[in-house]
Amino acid sequence: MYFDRINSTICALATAKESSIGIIRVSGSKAFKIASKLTGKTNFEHRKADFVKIYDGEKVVEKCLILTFHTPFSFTGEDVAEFHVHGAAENAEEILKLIVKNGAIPALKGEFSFRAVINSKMSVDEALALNTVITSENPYATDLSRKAAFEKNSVDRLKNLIPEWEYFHTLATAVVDFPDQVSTDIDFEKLKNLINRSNLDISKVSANSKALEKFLDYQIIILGKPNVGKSSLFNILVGQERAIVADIPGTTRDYISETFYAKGFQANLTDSAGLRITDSEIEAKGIEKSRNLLEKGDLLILLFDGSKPLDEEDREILRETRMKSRLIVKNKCDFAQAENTELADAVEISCKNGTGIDVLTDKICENIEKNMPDKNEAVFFSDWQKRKADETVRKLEELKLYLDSDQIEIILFLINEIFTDIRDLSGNLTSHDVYDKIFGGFCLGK
Ligand SMILES: Nc1nc2c(ncn2[C@@H]2O[C@H](COP(=O)(O)OP(=O)(O)O)[C@@H](O)[C@H]2O)c(=O)[nH]1
Ligand SMILES: [Mg+2]
Repeated sequence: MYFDRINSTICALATAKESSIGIIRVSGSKAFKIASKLTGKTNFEHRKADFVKIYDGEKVVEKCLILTFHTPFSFTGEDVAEFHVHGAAENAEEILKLIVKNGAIPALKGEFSFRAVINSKMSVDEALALNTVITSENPYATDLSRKAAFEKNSVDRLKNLIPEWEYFHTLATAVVDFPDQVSTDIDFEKLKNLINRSNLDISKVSANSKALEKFLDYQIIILGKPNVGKSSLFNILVGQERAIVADIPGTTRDYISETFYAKGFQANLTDSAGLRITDSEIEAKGIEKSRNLLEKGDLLILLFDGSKPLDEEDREILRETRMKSRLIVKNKCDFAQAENTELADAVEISCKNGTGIDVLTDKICENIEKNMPDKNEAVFFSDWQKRKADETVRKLEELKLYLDSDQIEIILFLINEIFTDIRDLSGNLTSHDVYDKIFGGFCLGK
């Protein structure tokens, strides 16, 4: 869809509705002509701002700044006019409509970035990283995407594979086109080696992308029997009174989540209903949810009342979470402690007087840190690439299996597919369809 519109002049509001200044971007061959029609001004200098009036017929509808960039020295590589108008609400919307009335079309998501790529102003991976710079709400992810957008770009690891796959692709095409003339003697050892390296490289980028995703959506769940102090701990860790703390066991019947921040790390912290066998139907529902939560938790904080000996329910919690990443914590250390050999290595805390909370916080951060993506490794910033990467790894495995067969047609087919995939993954997009998929996930006005 982006390609069909490449000769049109596009426009969009690039700032959010609440902003006090609205920036309207217009890009394309008619940008200055439209700006002239609106303002009466005829000469727009490169990279120069002007103070102008915008007219709707005879009526002045805005007094604003216009900033112009001449092709190819603009973000998109086309002529660009930016109107900096009052606010991004109705006023800006109406000016946008005027621009459309005078010959532009409303831009699609990511269409400015798409044009920047088509006009060789940036690579696809730079555009993707830049989109993450714009949308990221996490300092570490912002830093990581900045690096990919402004410094060394990331998927060189995959780009380096392209010539080798191209060699096999050319060979495969020749075999298909001239079966009699070209020998089918493909160097299978060399191909096997390339498959292994490709698999490793794609998997590395995929793993780092997944680490980033996980890092941005790290789930910590506080689990334990009713009344051990889960809600008290939750409140301390999120730094506000959110969960109800009560003496009556079973008060937290559902679960609530808040963001936990410490030492530059963040996670989604959930206070759950206790894992308890119960008669109450409502509480039972809460407990059911706790079990589901247990599954999605990246880190479980198992909380016990250190003043009491462990009972069967406590042991059940320990057993059920054996395979999960977990921190075992003994609360109420302000009371005399019961003998609990199973909890010998537990972190000791008191939600009442704050003992041990700093130690626990450090341990939580250490666990989040284990999942941090590597800033020096590439990541796939778009979902489409992530899915494609998994698909490509599957095809590589399949090809490896077929190498030992005499099914040359399938081998050639897979070589062609993988060659295309690796080009797409490294940002050398091979079809219009792929452009649509990648840029469709961008912000409007970018
Ligand atoms: N002495 C003492 N009491 C605590 C401590 N932590 C929580 N409590 C009390 O234990 C009771 C249950 O706490 P709550 O956080 O609601 O437990 P939950 O059912 O696991 O969410 C409340 O009366 C709390 O005030 C602690 O470290 N020491
Ligand atoms: Mg509670």
